[in-house]
Amino acid sequence: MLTIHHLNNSRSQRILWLAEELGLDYELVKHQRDPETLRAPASLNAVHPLGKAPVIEHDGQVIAESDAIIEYITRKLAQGRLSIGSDSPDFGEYLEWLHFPEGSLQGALVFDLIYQWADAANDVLFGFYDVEMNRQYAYLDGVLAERDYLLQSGFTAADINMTWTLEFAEARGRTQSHPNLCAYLTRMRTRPAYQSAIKRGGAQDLTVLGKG
Ligand SMILES: N[C@@H](CCC(=O)N[C@@H](CS)C(=O)NCC(=O)O)C(=O)O
Repeated sequence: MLTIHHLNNSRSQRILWLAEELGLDYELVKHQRDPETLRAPASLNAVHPLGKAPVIEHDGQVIAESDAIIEYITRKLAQGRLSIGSDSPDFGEYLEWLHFPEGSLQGALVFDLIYQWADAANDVLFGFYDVEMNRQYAYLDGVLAERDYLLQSGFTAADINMTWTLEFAEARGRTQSHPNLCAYLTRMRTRPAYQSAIKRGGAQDLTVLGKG
């Protein structure tokens, strides 16, 4: 049996959504962020030393990291559904999109959040990462002007990984001037499995991670 550990308002929403898209049977364990610090509770540390979400348990293994969990679930528990195999011409592009959110987008978003919490004011620092972020979202917006999903061939788990990051980016005011990112988010949120994941995991409110 697959166990998904879910922290409210967090990346583990991705894994619930993936499991719902794939129609998997899973046990859900819910953890609540501290409302003041927004940090994960000790119950997540008891599952994995990093104390982060998402984390899954399966066949006696405990696996952290969204990208790794997505690879594990699609390949081991779903016969490759919603992923792209190494024999496909789209394999490289799939890997690139799957890893782009955590590999490139998330770091800057979290940095931007902490920068705000710290009331920091450093033109060099801000100038550096703000330019990078604007370039990343403009690039994505351009790609999604041409297609409905990250891959031309259709919806994959890479879209699931990307959506949560774009929801965070939306809360940080980074998507609103990019019409194709807004349309993409609407398209993703109307998927029945996205809705089922919200129903099962609880409503998501990322405004706590927003500007203000
Ligand atoms: N790269 C990791 C990041 C995991 C991560 O930072 N998760 C956040 C939730 S979105 C978390 O658990 N935060 C609570 C804390 O740091 O106390 C992944 O994609 O799984």
